[in-house]
Amino acid sequence: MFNNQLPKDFLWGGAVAAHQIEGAWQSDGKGLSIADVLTAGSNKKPRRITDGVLENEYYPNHEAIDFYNRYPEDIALLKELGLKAFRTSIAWSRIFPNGDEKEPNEAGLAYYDQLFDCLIKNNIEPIITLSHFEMPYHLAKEYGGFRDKRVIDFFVNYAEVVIKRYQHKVKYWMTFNEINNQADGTHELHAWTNSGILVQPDENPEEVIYQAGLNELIASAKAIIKAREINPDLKMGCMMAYVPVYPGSSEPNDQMAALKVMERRFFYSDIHVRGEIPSYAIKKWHKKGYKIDYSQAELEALKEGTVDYIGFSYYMSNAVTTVDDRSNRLDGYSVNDYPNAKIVNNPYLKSNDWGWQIDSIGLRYILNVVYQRYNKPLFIVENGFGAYDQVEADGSIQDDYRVSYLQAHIEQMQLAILEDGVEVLGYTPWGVIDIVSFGSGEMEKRYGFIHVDKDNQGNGTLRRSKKSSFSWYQQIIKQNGVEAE
Ligand code: P53
Repeated sequence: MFNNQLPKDFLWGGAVAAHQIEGAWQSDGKGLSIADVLTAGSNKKPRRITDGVLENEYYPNHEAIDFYNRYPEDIALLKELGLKAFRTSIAWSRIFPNGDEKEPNEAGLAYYDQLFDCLIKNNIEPIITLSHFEMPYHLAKEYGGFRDKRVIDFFVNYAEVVIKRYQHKVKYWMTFNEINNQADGTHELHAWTNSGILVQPDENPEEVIYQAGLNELIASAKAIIKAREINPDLKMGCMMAYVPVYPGSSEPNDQMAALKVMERRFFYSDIHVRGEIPSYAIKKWHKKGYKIDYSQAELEALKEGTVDYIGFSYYMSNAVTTVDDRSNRLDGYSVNDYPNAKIVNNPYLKSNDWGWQIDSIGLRYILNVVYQRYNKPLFIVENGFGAYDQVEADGSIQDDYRVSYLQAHIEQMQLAILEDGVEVLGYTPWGVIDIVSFGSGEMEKRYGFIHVDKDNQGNGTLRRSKKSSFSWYQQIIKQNGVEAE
């Protein structure tokens, strides 16, 4: 039977991030961001970080899809799609080009006024992330990112400026995008972490990431405290990457290993929501001899600046095992959360071309786990299927695979809401219009309902066209959900 009991004001939307769409990397006084020194990679080859912007390198974010200039046309398409909400971020380096200035760049502020006005005029609610992997490069290079406590103040100042300015245009805010995805950075050190640090060879990656992560959490709490002073009606959220990790077998050690791996990632929302450093972390730091620096005043800020809701991304699940008898093991890597535990492929799931394991039930599962853990409203602010799309001779794009992925995930979300009683504010699928991939820097890892004519080398007309999924999603929004089986 058709199930239309989702709340009437459910926020169906779409999501992107400034550095992945805007381009215009030097317009109107914008400073360099850490995304501007990332080269293009592929599903096999990681992106590289260069020391500043070099002559003979291609940087896909410099132009991206030129949303900065084309937003009126794009927002017209989003309106036609029927979006009620549009999640994007403010490029911090448009407001504070170096990050450590006292006064903001008025041209940057004026840009977002126009953008938000355009959305509101089209009845699309802006949902805004303050920092989405695009910190001013100067803060990363000269201060070492959030290693340095001074960066907390720079962020809080930036947050205060934009929250004050846009408080009557933007109600839903999130502080740091996927703040917890750096938790796994211990095995992959060639990338910027969320906190704008490159782990140095003489550093213990786990220790430095805990310190920088905690500094970010303090910055988030202080920004939330400020936001409430500015306007108590604002809804202040965090943003987490939730990748459920299942036990690879029923061997009890696997259950324990899964719990411990999840705990490393929950660390961030545990603090965002509960306002205190969890005992498991304190024990770990003590046992490993980590010197994590925090003051009494910072602990009090954490306590006060807790979030109103939890925004999160969901794409896939993983599995972990301690049992070494399976032939389906692919590139299992060790995790140091539990003795002999390795992340392995789940034989029950299929993957996309980037090895992300597709698991719609995992979305219902994680919605339940998180709601039971925190009892706070949730907001699915990213979900989607990255794929190489084929443009047919007649110009059409038949992306049925994207529709099946999203359909299955929406179905599971509805079960979580309607049967399990989880409170979900909205659903904003990722890359509603094609954008530069964060992970690989490819343009051709596409998520959109709207195609953008541009390839991995940067060639193309940037022309926008609708994929077949466009009318499908339009219909979903119209009828407020998918028809249940
Ligand atoms: P791309 C890894 C796992 C889950 C989410 O990712 C992730 C990542 C990082 O690659 O990032 C989020 O573009 C992120 C977006 C990103 C999106 O997922 O690698 O918030 O900026 O584009 C999809 O396919």
